[in-house]
Amino acid sequence: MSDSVRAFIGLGSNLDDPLDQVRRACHELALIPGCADLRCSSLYRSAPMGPQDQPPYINAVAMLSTTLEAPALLDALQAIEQAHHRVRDGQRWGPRTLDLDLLLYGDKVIDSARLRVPHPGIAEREFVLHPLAEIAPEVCIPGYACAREMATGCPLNGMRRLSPDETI
Ligand code: A4P
Ligand code: MG
Repeated sequence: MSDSVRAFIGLGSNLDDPLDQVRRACHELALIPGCADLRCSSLYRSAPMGPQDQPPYINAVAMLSTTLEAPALLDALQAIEQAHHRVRDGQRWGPRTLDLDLLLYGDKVIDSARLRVPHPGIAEREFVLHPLAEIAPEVCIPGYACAREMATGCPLNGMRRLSPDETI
């Protein structure tokens, strides 16, 4: 695809069959107009960051090529979240059926009212860095280092990589 940018999306779910939510979302990312070459990491089971009285999360990271500008890609991600009946009740880091975060958009740094890229927190989260390093160890996180190096320095905090046919 010409003039395309490589973008990385963080997927997370801990409500209403999280494994299915994340697996379906990976397929739906491939259908976004202007996007191609989707690749999804393994799925990972992680302890909740934030309030502890919520179920564990299923997380993954997807990589795609896109001709969409970053705000248009965020629109598409939010439309998929809505299709998964995402409810925003205002609780910070509360449970959700599906969260899609734009982690990286090429090597761009974006700091607008609606969109911050690299995603804030990318550098500390095991459920982002390890799946990211699995599919793109060489990718650079602007302002930090490459994914492999960042993941090496990030404890797993009990996170477990699931096998492809695993159910929980
Ligand atoms: N926004 C700004 N930059 C971005 C970006 N790069 N990608 C804005 C996506 N959105 C971005 O997001 C709030 C607003 O952030 C959006 O309207 C968008 O304009 P949201 O999805 O409505 O709310 P949120 O996800 O609850 O907020 P926040 O603070 O982004 O939470 P996080 O960082 O997504 O963390 N524990 C585990 N184990 N695994 C998880 O995946 N996720 C969270 C949520 C908490 N604990 C977790 C996990
Ligand atoms: Mg989010």
